[in-house]
Amino acid sequence: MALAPKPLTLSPFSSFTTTHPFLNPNPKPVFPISHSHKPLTLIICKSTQTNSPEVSIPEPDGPGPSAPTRGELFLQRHQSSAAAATVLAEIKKKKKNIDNKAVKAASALIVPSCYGCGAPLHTSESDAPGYVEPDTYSLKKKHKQLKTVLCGRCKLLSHGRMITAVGGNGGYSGGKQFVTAEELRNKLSHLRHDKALIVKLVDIVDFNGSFLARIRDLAGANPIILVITKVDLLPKGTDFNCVGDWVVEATVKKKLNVLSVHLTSSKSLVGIAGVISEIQREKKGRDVYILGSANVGKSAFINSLLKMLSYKDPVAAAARRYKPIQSAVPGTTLGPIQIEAFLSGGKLYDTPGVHLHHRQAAVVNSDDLPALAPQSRLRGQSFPNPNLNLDSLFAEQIRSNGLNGFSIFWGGLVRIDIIKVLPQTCLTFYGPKALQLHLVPTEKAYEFYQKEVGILLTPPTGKQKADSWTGLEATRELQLKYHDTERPACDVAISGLGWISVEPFSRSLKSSEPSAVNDSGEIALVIHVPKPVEIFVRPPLPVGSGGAEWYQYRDLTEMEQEVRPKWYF
Ligand SMILES: Nc1nc2c(ncn2[C@@H]2O[C@H](COP(=O)(O)OP(=O)(O)OP(=O)(O)O)[C@@H](O)[C@H]2O)c(=O)[nH]1
Ligand SMILES: [Mg+2]
Repeated sequence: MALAPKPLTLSPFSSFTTTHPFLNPNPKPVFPISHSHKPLTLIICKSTQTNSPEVSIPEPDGPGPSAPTRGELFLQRHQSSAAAATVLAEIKKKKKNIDNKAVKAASALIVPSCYGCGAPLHTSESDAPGYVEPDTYSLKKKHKQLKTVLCGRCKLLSHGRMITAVGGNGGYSGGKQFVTAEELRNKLSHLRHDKALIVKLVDIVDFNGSFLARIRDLAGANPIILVITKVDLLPKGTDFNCVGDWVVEATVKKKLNVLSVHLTSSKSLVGIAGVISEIQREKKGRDVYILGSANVGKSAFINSLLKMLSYKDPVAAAARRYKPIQSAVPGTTLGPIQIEAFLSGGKLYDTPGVHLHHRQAAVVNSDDLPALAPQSRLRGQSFPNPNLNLDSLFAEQIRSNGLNGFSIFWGGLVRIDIIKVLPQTCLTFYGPKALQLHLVPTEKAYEFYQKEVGILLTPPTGKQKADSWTGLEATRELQLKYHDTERPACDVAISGLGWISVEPFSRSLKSSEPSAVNDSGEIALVIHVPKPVEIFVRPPLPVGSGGAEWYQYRDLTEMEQEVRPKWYF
């Protein structure tokens, strides 16, 4: 059946009022809310810098004494459009012939693009994106079938090869540089002047790093639907209601005005039907643009959208023959790809990802990019951990004094020095499994890194890449205040990688130390990362089965309830 709304994975306590077969708006949490009056955790981040400049939204004309009234404005507009209509009618006849010629000339100038990645087709440089064998090109051109051509790079990508084509600022090191991140951004610059419906995608594993804070610069005044991707990767037992509320809170805090929030997975198709029905409701004849930073899953989302749509819509079914290529390397889509997806009219556009200089992907060699992408459901790795194979001296030290005085390496990309924690403080790492975690005493950490980077601590992988690696040059000191030992104090998110949940007093470690603990205190950490990589301290993302137990819904005023976007999955 078309767009069959699978029963959504709601809590058994669910009491939603469903306004649409695909949508389950949840203005209120579905289980009793604990309105704890404990003060919120205050987080002080001493030296984290925010690189994202403020979004500049043009101010409306002020209502000063000389400002025209609404009625005057309407009259002016009306009079000018009437005058314009008269003039236009006169020149229309003359212009018609000229216009036809211009359209023909313009379409001759439009370079056909690869349907997989949007790169302009050419026959000159065989390892550049968009390359097609000259014979194939001539044949397809002769038969007017250039729209059905897949370039050489896309063919390799679709067979699992990992080739990125983006270099420079925000792009990647070590790859052949064909396109710059700036060029890709420019390809989207016309959007703010068009009438469009924007679907903005954010990767849940890298929520802060992939959020694309300057989306208003690209979207202009166009309405935005926020789609959170890859929720299938969240740890087992995660309550999507808590995650939905957390995402809405974060979005409101970022002052981004969106129509609604959808938690989705292009893999399991969770939430896709809900986005389709919202797009169809809000489209109103406009084109639909899928925007987001590189590798958040835009092309995969379009493929799943077409799949769901195709049950009912023959136009979408036909579009599935020539769908955009998706791949694990950021920099797959290189130009806007127009797709006829709706029987009701309006086009769907896949767009090149925006490459952000502050994500880990921007500093690693292009060969190491796949290591940054989680392949399966995340499973937090906690420290301290009784299963760790530790030197007995270290094990004893941790038993009595916790992680104080130790450093943890996350692959070769992050080092965390633990300066001050409780004996029961627990750090849980969520990120790609390809990056191994190593615990060493802080006094030996520098030496250990110098010796093992590229070998035990990867990426960077291999001696050669390690030699040209600039290292963990940026250091951030974090002082994290907590006022409640019943829940994590915060997450420390590493842009483009994952996050570390900081639990001041771990339940699993409680029994080892029965001594009384103050409800409030401070945790001190020092984080080392490559220079441009951003660190975000944020409220803890409620994941796993424990998330629903400690997550607190905020008390909302009636006004807030009304204007706050709803979440769906
Ligand atoms: N587990 C999981 N993986 C996903 C999901 N969506 C996308 N991916 C994976 O994420 C990677 C990137 O997907 P793409 O669709 O190519 O991402 P994109 O945003 O189009 O990337 P660019 O074109 O480079 O900007 C691929 O390996 C996808 O298989 C999802 O919902 N779940
Ligand atoms: Mg893409």
